[in-house]
Amino acid sequence: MKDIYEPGSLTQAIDFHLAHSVGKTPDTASTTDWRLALSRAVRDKLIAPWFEATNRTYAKDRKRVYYLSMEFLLGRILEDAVNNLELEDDAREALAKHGVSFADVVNDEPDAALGNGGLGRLAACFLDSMSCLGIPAYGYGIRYAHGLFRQSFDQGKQVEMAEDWLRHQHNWEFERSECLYDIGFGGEVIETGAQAKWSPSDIVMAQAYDTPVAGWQARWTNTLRLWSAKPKKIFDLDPFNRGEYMQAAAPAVLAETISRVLYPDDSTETGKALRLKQEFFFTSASLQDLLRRFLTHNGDLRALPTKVAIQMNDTHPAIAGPELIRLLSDVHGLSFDDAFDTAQNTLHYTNHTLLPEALEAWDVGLMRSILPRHMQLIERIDDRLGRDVAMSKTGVTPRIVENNVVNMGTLAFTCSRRVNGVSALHTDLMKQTVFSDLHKVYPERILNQTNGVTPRRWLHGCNPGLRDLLNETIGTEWVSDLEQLENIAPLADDPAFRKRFMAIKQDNKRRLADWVAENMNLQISPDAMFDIQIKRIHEYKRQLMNAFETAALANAIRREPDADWTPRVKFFGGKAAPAYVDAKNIIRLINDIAQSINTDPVIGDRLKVVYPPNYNVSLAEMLIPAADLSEQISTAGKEASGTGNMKFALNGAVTIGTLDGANVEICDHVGATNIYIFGMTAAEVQAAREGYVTQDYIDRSPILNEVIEQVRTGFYSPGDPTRHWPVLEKLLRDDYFMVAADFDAYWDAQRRVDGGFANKDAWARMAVLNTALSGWFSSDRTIQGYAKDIWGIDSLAGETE
Ligand code: 9GP
Repeated sequence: MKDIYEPGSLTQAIDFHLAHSVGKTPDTASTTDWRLALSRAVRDKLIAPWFEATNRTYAKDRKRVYYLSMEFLLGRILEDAVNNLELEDDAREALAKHGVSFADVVNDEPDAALGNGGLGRLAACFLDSMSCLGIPAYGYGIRYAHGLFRQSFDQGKQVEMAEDWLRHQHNWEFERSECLYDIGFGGEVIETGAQAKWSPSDIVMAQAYDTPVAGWQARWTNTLRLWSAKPKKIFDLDPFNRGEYMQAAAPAVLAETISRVLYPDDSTETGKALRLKQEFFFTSASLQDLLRRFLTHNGDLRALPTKVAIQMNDTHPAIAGPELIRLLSDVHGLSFDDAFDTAQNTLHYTNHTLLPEALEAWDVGLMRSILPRHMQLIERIDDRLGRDVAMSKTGVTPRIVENNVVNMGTLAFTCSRRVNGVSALHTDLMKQTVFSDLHKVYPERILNQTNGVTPRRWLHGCNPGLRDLLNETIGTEWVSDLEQLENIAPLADDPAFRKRFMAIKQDNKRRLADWVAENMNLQISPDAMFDIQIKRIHEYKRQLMNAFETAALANAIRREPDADWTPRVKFFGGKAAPAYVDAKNIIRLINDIAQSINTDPVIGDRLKVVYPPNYNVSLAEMLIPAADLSEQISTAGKEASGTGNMKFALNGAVTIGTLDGANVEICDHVGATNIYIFGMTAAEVQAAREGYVTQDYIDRSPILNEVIEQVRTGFYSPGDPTRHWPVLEKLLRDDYFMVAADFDAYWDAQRRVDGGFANKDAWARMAVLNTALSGWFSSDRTIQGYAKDIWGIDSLAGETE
């Protein structure tokens, strides 16, 4: 299919869509109108490659990947698409003809925040890489009407507001009103002989919305298919006619609740049933959809694994095991054993956390009431597991159903052909801890695929200055072959190159400083070190340790203001799950510390603290290229991988971090002399648990002790001296993440960083080497690993007809 516009005719396309899709003239068009027109024009360019990719996959009946994820944290789509199609200059020029700024137009787009953090953003990077590499794939998820909440601060306290990304037209998707599946809940199982049939009491419909996802230079384009819940029965006319209007609308409202909001991660007991329904809703719709597609070309469902690889992104879609078995056996007539084997050879599971509270476990009663047939099947799967366990003679006793709960990690593991962790350390710990029993029974099943990030968004898109320098120096191939960045490594010793590299960093810092001045009414100097910690607020990520170190540094400056300080601006960014009280308390403390430091004339420009509200993908795109120092300071053994750490290193920030998650591999790649590692290792953390007393560590650290005393006596909350007691109370009672134990090592490492930053040449060299040696952390490399080791799928891009 031919592109509908001549090359270079973006102007014509934008003007056409402004009139015909948006219904405006250039004189009356708002920024949003221009954005909608540009989005339409750009989307048009995706159609030909999209159809071509789909047709080629069908024609060749090729194996496809189905990536099932509760979260796709896409961020803005327009700028990314413009970048992937290399249309930036054309778009800028076309808009400029109307006196419209390209930057204003792309910044007008709300983030598609259909995710909480790393897991959802990883899914988005994977979509990009699968398209870049020409791997036929569908992303399957939920089209939440409201993504992750918007965060603001009220006197330092986090306030949550509903997010509204679909308020304007969402021009990237195609509504598929014909693509509908029934999703059942509740009811009973009717058994006739060996046959079982589930008769649900409630049914909602899942309707598809498709978004084309173009890879680099649109070499290949895949589909993100998101499901929206619709009522089976639009409207109840009887109650309406009786004047009972609320009751008449109730069924529709209830059905639509399923795709209304993204649940915050790490959250609470509340809404458990709804969460389980959401999980089943999108998993079942996706499986029905992919089976329908498979059956258009194939008759024997036992051949499913030859054409289909399903990846379960964490346990959220783990109900895929029993649901696929149900569809294959109850609906399509396979025996249980055939259905189990087929499902197991098709399914794969990625584990993203070892934190016990994030490993899903559903109450058996809840599971039985919402999914009665699945509960039966889970028990049969558990029997299969029991048989394998007995045969293995390992002496271990892993079970899926234990103490009246269904352990979804064990279920996902049992139903999968391959199970992977997301960094080398995390995968080792999976084998040693949560999955140690299962690993003994199935020693071949666990493997590692260290995470990665897409260089298109996280360097080419967000750091145009560095992009241009790289293009000029090593050509453009690095965009789709990131390890070519190594070619700039020798230039780390070239003063002229270093100067240009750091001038770009300085521009990025200036841009951020301007933004802070304009949006937060705070002046910061781009000459100071920009030290950034951005991620979800969680105790294990230890923003509290960073806050304490910030306060301690302020104390030291106050004592000796005339000493030779390395000026710093500390940035914090991130949201706490609304029900996570301890994390919200930490946010308030950080904001209070910031207030105290930023208004202290003695400290002045030596230290400033910035906590922009509503951290999201778009903010990350501005912060990361401006960072000198990347804070990756989780308790060793707790951060499965991290991906922010990779984005920072790629953009020439130096890491201060623990030997946790992918930091270990970053250290291996960039070299131990180009990273500041401190603190206990995972093994040392384990050893220190025995007899751990927080107060002992505080007593041994005068620097920490002083800060703790300040917090206790209300130094940061004058007028409300007890405000931060809950933070201290928790720390003293249960410093599970060992803030106190690692504090001094962190303080010392920060002082080494001060010295390092003061030596401009040496720092610039480290910064260049971080970029040069981070190419391995491309999500293209990760996806190639999945394709080869897990999915058994080849690239179709570039393959001749
Ligand atoms: O916490 C992990 C993070 O370390 C990892 O980088 C990311 C992607 O693999 O997943 C996060 N896990 C979750 O968000 C929930 O399990």
